[in-house]
Amino acid sequence: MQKRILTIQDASCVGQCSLTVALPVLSACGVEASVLPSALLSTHTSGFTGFTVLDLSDEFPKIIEHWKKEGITFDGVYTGYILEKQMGYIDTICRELNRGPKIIDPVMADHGSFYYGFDEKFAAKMADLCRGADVILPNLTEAAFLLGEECRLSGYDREYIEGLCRRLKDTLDVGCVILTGVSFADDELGVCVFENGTFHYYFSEKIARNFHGTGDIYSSTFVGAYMRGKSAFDAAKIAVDYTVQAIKLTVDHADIHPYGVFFESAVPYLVELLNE
Ligand code: PXL
Repeated sequence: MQKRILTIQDASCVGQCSLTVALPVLSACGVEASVLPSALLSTHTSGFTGFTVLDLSDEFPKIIEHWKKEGITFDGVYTGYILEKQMGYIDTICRELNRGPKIIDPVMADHGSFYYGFDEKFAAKMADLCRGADVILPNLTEAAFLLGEECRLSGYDREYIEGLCRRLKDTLDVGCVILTGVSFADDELGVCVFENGTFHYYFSEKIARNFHGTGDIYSSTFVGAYMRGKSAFDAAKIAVDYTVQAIKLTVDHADIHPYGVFFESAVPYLVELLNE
């Protein structure tokens, strides 16, 4: 039967990230997506100035109470961009309303720095939220920040990557680590999946340009494929292939479309990957 996941992240009205990515991608994967919007922003915070932000934390306890009264439960919970004061409520949801995996994308940083509004204190709280999760999906920067370490973005080897995954698994007691943004050669970029004591890698070509929102496309695709019954490694591979395809469709238009990628045009390819 079709699964229902609850995703908790912001609604950025314009910018192709967070909920405007998660909803269509989860639907394309054949997964029902319920939402708990963490904040309402006019745009995302990377590359735009003067954006508006409405913190929706005050709605959380009211919404949770109503769901409890209605007996609503979920087959999984997937969190993305959230605010610190929402973490207690998210714990409650995971304990009381979730019947499936707890999947955390610790959205807070990339390319060696925190996003606007996030800092080391938030990273320590995010580490607490990750504790006991079934799956976490940090990029290299977030992985280091979760552990309170300096991050290394290049010149590392397998030993560093595998040590990072082990430290995350052991300190945060998580089931599976999907580490994104891993690259051992100039022309490749991919993921390391650490599960049941084993490391699996999957790489694709590296496209020499950064696009916003690709982390959200990656995580939403992973969650959709995983909830469809794919193994963590198969879901991680599908998410790489789909994200790369979306980037390829955008790369020639990046100057006139600076804020996200054309993942919508690549949906037929995602459906093909899921059916393979
Ligand atoms: O893609 C991560 C993300 C999500 N939501 C908002 C953001 C960002 C990254 O900057 O600003 C509002």
